[in-house]
Amino acid sequence: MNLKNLKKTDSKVYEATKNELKRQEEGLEMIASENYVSKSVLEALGTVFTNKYSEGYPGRRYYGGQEYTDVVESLAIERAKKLFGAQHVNVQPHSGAPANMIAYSAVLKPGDKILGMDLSHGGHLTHGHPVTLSAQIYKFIGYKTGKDGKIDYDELEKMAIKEKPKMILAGFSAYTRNLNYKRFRQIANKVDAILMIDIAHIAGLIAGGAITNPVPFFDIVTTTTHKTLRGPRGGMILCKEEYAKAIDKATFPGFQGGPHMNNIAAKAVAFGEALKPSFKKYAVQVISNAKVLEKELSGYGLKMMFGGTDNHMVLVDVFGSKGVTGKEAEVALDKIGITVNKNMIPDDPRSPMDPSGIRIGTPAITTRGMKEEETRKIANWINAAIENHDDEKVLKMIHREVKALCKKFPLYR
Ligand code: DSN
Repeated sequence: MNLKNLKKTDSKVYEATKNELKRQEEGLEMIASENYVSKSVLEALGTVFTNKYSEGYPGRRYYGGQEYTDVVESLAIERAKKLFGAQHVNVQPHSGAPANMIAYSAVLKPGDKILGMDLSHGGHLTHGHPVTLSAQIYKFIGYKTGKDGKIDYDELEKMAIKEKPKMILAGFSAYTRNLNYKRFRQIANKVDAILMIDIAHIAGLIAGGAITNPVPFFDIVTTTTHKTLRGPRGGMILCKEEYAKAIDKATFPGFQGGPHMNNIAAKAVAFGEALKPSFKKYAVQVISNAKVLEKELSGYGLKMMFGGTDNHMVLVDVFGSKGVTGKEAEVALDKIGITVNKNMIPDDPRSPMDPSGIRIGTPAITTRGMKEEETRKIANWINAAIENHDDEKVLKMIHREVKALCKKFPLYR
C-alpha cells in the first residue's frame, strides 16, 4: 500500500493504518460479514471522486461537472443489473442499514406492519429490533425458526394471515440455511404484502451463482457491497421497475444527500470483478470451506445451530457444547489471531454482550486462497482455543501456528 504522503503529514493515522494492515495480514479474519477487497477496489476508493458532490442520478444532477461521475455511477448500475438480473438498481445507499431504512420509507407509511426475522433467530437489527429507529416508525413482528432449526414457514404463513403485514421481509445476518423464496412469494401473495429481502450476507454467493438468485421472486432487494460481494463498504437497492421511482426518491432526496462517488467508483470495480469467471469459483469455495468448518467443528462436539450450513458461515453454540461463553470464546480466538464475533443463538437465555454462541465465516480466508486443507487446520485451532480458553501457554502456541499459515497466504503484497 502506498502511504508515503500520509507518513509525512500525519504520523498517527499512518501508524494506525500500518498496524491495521499488519493485524489483517497476520491474523485470520473470520467475522462472517468481512472480506478483503482487491487492490483495484482500494485504489478506486482513494480517488479524486471523493471531492465531488453529485446529488441526483446520472444525466439529471443538481450540480455541474458530472461527466465522469456519470460514467462511474452508470457502470456500477449496469454491472449490478447484469450480476443480479435486476430491473432497477440504486447504488447510492451508504450502507446496509440506510438501504433498509430507504426501502421501508419508499413503500410504507409510519405505523405500517412488517413481518421480519427475529434477531436471535438470525435476523438483523434493522429488521425490527426495538433499539432501532425503524422500530419506532414501523410495527415489526418477528418470525422464528422451528424445532428443526429452519424457518418455520407454516408459522410464518399463519402470522401473515393473522397480522396482514404491509411488508414481508426475508434475509438475515446469522441464519445459515437457504431460504425458500417460492414460499415467501406465495405467502406474500396470499396477504397482498410487498416482498423484500436483505441479501447483505449472501450477495456475493448469489452473484457467483453458488446460491439461487432471489431477485426474480422479490419486489425489493437490499444489500451491502462489502461482505461476500467483496466490494467497498457500502449499500445498494435492487427492485422491480414499478418501485424504481419510489426507491430513487427515497434515497435522494428522501434519506441521503450527496452520494459518495469514490465509493460508487469502487462498487463499479468490485462488480466488474464479480462478473469474472474466477468469482464463481470463489463463491463455490466459500461455501465448501464453511461446510468443512461445520463438519470438523461438529466432530469436536461443537453444536451447529440451524442444523448446519448452506452458506458462508456457521453459528456455534459454544456455551451449550463446552460451557464456554460466546465472549470467552471470542477473546480466546482473538488471542490466537482468529477474529470472530460472539453471537446470540435462537432464544438465547444469555445476554447479547455475553451470549451462548459465536458466528464464524469463511469469505475472507477464501479470498486469501485458503481451501479445505487449511480450513480443517483452522477448525482444529478454533476447538483447541475454546477448550483451552484460559490456558495462555496453549493459546500462544496456537497463535504461532496461525501466524505461520497467514504468512503462506499473503495479503496486499
Ligand atoms: N454487522 C453486520 C454483520 O456482521 O452481520 C450486519 O450489519
